[in-house]
Amino acid sequence: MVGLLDFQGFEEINTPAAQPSNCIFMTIIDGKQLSEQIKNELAEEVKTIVQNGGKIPHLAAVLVGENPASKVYVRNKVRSCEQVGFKSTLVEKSADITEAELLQVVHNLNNDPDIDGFIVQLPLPNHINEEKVTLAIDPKKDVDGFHPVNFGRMALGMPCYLPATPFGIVTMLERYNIPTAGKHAVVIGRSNIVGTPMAILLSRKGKVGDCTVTVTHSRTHDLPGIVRQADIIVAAIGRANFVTADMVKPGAVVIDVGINRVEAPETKRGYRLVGDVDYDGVAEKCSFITPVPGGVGPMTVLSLLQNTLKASQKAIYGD
Ligand code: BQF
Repeated sequence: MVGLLDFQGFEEINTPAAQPSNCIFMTIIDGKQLSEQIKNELAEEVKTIVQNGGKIPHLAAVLVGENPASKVYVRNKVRSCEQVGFKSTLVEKSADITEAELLQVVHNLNNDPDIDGFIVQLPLPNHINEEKVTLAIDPKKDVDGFHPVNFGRMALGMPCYLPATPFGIVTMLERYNIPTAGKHAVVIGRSNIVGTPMAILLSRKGKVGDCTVTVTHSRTHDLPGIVRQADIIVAAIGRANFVTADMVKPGAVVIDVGINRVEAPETKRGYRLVGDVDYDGVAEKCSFITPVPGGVGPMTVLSLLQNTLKASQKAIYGD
């Protein structure tokens, strides 16, 4: 005889998760708005610190050369510091700085007691070894979370500075109450700063975690077939409109990390920004989607501020 409990167990195992075939409740994850909201929370924390006579968090950014995108990104970071009441210092160096000179700049920031954390904006000119520069940053001040010590601590689930983009994505999933446990997440792209850490974080135990993760990349066979199996898609390949509607399972959560410039002669700048996802085609098929611009990008900058606050509070490494 089959008991009621047995039957319920059977049902639970064999019934697929509710998944409407054409999802009409699509939510745009508004990274711009969410980042502003959390920045207001940060500004309140800074006020309290100031009232209590504490040290104002201080971020430094090193910008080498004239890469136009890098200039925009660094400007965003400095402006965001001002918004929340942090101090910021911009260290600008010409593209012909030697590697030794740049290592000296890093050394000085490591030893400057007023600087809580700093970043060296990537990419660097070809004659400078990015790995060498990253290794020279004191892990205690590595608010980008790129140093192997922070990467290792992240992978082990220890306190660390999370890399800014994965941190921002985790915050989005958390604040929008998007369930991740048991879901199949497919990460497209395996970079050290986005794809690889994102895959690790999603697979780990925890609130935003407990996913089954597949990492796909340029050498993956039948990538569309794998992406079609995803409950959560993280697109971080750097190719405009790469993820098309035919690769998306109805009801999937779509996180678009791409920031690609495509020519648009009708605009003032002559280009517009598009993600790695064909937004117009995909949006009507999924349950959640991040736009570009105004999705993951602003959350990345916010995460850097959150790491800088942790640095000033000695929250990760103590005194
Ligand atoms: C938006 C970055 C690739 C390589 C190095 C807001 C940013 C971008 C977009 C921003 C990024 C991307 C940054 C938007 C910082 C994110 O409204 O959509 C903010 O400033 N970012 C970076 O510092 O280095 C990168 C992407």
